Amino acid sequence: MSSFIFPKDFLWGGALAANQAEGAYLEGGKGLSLVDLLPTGEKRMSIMKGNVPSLTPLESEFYPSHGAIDFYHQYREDIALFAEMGFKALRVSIAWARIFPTGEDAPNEAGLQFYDDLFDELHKHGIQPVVTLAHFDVPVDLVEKYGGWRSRKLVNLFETYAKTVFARYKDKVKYWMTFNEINMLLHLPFLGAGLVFQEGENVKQIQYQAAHHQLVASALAVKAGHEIIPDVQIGCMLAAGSFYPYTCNPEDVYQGMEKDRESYFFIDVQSRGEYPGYAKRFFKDHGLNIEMEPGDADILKNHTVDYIGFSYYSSRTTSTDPEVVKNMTSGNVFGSVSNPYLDKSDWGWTIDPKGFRITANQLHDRYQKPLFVVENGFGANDVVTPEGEVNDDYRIDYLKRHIAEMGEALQDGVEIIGYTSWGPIDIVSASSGEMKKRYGYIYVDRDNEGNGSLKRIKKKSFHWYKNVIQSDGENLGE
Ligand code: BGP
Repeated sequence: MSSFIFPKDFLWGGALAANQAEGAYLEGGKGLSLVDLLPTGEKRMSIMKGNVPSLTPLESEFYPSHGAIDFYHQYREDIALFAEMGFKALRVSIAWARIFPTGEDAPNEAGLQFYDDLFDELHKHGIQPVVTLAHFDVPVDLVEKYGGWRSRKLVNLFETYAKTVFARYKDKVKYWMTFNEINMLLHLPFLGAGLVFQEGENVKQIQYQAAHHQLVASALAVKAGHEIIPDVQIGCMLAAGSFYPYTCNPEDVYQGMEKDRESYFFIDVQSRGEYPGYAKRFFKDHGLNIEMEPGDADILKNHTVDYIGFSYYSSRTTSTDPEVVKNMTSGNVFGSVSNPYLDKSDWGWTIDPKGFRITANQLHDRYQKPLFVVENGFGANDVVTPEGEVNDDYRIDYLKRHIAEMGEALQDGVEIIGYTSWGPIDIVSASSGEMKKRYGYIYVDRDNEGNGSLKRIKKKSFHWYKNVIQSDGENLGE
């Protein structure tokens, strides 16, 4: 039994992304999104890093986002299952290219209607929509025409998109966030910002210019949201997970601070409203000249976020010792030195529940705003027994330990709005494109190659999470 009480209005739920769940990638007038160009395996990672061979899908390739788990057609049944678990909130993203198929021109009514129906279905079950405006899916036409977020053009196109959906759903959605894992742009620039690099280009210059465009666009979305939707809450969204220094060597400690700041930079701007001094020094030291328009500084200063959304999968570790650095692992795509005190998942992601409490405290100390845990989960290759069961005790163990540490953070005085665990139903993995990297409380019969009946099966963790929610976090199991 846990020893803490989560607030009665704590938003327990789950989180999805349009491109990893919906499928129907060209249905209902939707345009091509950049994620629709991502195959599986090694090629996927290379393209996400900006080596993009083609801006049209190749006949010979399999693209997981094209069908995903067909949430587009099956969302009513899936939401009924979420409601059975007692969800208070469901985080979803709107596919920009469903609303603006080319990224500009007139909005697509069929796309607007789809999300109207989706939000209505959620409210029918008393579930709050928590909506991400941009979850890795820039319309391909904007990549082709303007080079994605390297172009200032996208700032106003994004503002128009945000204003359109805010006006349409102002009575249905109270919680919004702008860019999913905005810091991912530095690690997977095509995925995060639709950036394609040419030979000899200054990648860092383009990345930080694109970051500036996204930061201004995010602030303009916050401005519009506050003007259009009464009592709206608009957040940023950080791929979080504190960096630990491998030793007490000040060089390691300093590098740990630097690596944290690489990510905090985005949230410093979105939450404090200005570029921090260390970023200005970084730009100077690296010869980066970020073009800003008159008025940008005021926009950033006057339209900061209401809460800090973040994903937590694991902490990371860093070292300045070349010998130590040879032993690397991962944590939500970010490289990390292997931490000898911690176990890892089958995909090499470090498992660090205490790191969740550490990260939450550090974010709350830094920003003094409410936090919203909008991703946390355990990817595993679940197996269905001959009796049709999925005994995912390993997932229950991971989630139980992380929720317990989140409860400790609450008792540390950290204000947390809610917890929407990642992938409450099996969906396509962002980093690998696999279906076998499963996060769900609900199993989906579909394999990495798109074969399967799409049948949904409640896992052991379905019943466990239902008890967690019903007991307001008290009953985490033995
Ligand atoms: C984050 C993304 C999510 C989700 C999650 C799990 O980076 O915001 O879209 O995919 O990671 O990662 P993966 O799916 O690669 O296991």
